[in-house]
Amino acid sequence: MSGDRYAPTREDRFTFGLWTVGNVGRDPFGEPTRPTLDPVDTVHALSDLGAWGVNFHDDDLVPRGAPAAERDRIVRRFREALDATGMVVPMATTNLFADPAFKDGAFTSADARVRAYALQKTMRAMDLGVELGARTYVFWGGREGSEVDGAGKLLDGLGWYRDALNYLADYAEAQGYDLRFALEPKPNEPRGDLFLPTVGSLLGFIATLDRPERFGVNPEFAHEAMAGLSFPHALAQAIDAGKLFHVDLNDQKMARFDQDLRFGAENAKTALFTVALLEKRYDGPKHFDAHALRTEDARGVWAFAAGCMRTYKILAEKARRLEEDDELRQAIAAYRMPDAELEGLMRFSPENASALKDRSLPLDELRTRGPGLERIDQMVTEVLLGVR
Ligand code: DIG
Ligand code: MN
Ligand code: MN
Repeated sequence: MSGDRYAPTREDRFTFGLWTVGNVGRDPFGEPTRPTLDPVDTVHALSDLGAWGVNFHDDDLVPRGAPAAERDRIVRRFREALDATGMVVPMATTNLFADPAFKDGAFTSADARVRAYALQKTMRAMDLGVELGARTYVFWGGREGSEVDGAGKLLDGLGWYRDALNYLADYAEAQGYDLRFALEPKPNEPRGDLFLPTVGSLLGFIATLDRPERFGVNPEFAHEAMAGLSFPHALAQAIDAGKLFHVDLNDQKMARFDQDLRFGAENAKTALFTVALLEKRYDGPKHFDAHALRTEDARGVWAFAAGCMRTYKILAEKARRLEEDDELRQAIAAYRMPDAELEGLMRFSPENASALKDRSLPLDELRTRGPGLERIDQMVTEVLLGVR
């Protein structure tokens, strides 16, 4: 639609994984409902929709075990499609969750041979990602977890995880790869419990790595929601830590399996605050790690992809409205109560501490003052509903 202000452009930096629009609709209780997509067709279709880039797991592009000549042919065809469309590959990752060898973990397997296979597979996948231009490398530990905690992996698992990430950061350093690693949390599924389940867990873990500067997080909307947590709060902590290296956008109903719904499909207000934060403090790819409902045919898949991007742009406009709404800005200003003199005392010095300890404060007023949050939230809701 020409002149459609919600139409995606390359400047929006929207990306999709090959596995997202290529999701064939298989689930634990049902067979595929859609045919597999040729990665080259996916590149062209996403380009036509206005996406900026495409991501992949190694196996999404080059079938596991493909001979070198076949690998090279596939990569050449894929690169030709990228060149023909101007699409880029900002992120790559490894599938460390489908091969049955990883059934009890990849980096955290209790079998050293499996951990060695996971490192081998990941180094090869990093080579492929860098070859196609990736600057961010995601680790989602889909099998790094447990159902049987009595097997003694609770501490060893973290140690093996750390060893693997340190090894791969050293590999990137030795290869001269300009790669940043984005760790992606998820609380459970497919394992009963996944190690390092949330953004907060990963931020703490990154601090224990040898090269923490190479590591950040790739928060996913559905995964924090599955843990009953606020995605905007998780994003804010990642931004505050300077560790928002990538983001997986989608949607999710509370207390359910990982639904990877179309962005904005379920929680519009949470998605609004997500977009408001990203528009203000993030300039990386906006990756929709989501897929069309199993019910959908090819037409539904591309409607899903277009919907993710369109909803993001609508919410970006709503986020700008929040900044421009004078009544709302005044209500937020009134909500904040600065006090230069007290804030001076809250900058530590022995003198300030002594003065603050002796200072009398208007406690009765502090206990009874209404901050006006209902009014603020109503105005935000009305912007979202399109009546302000
Ligand atoms: C699932 O949310 C995970 C895998 O799809 C992939 O490893 C990662 C990359 O976005 N997200
Ligand atoms: Mn997910
Ligand atoms: Mn994801």
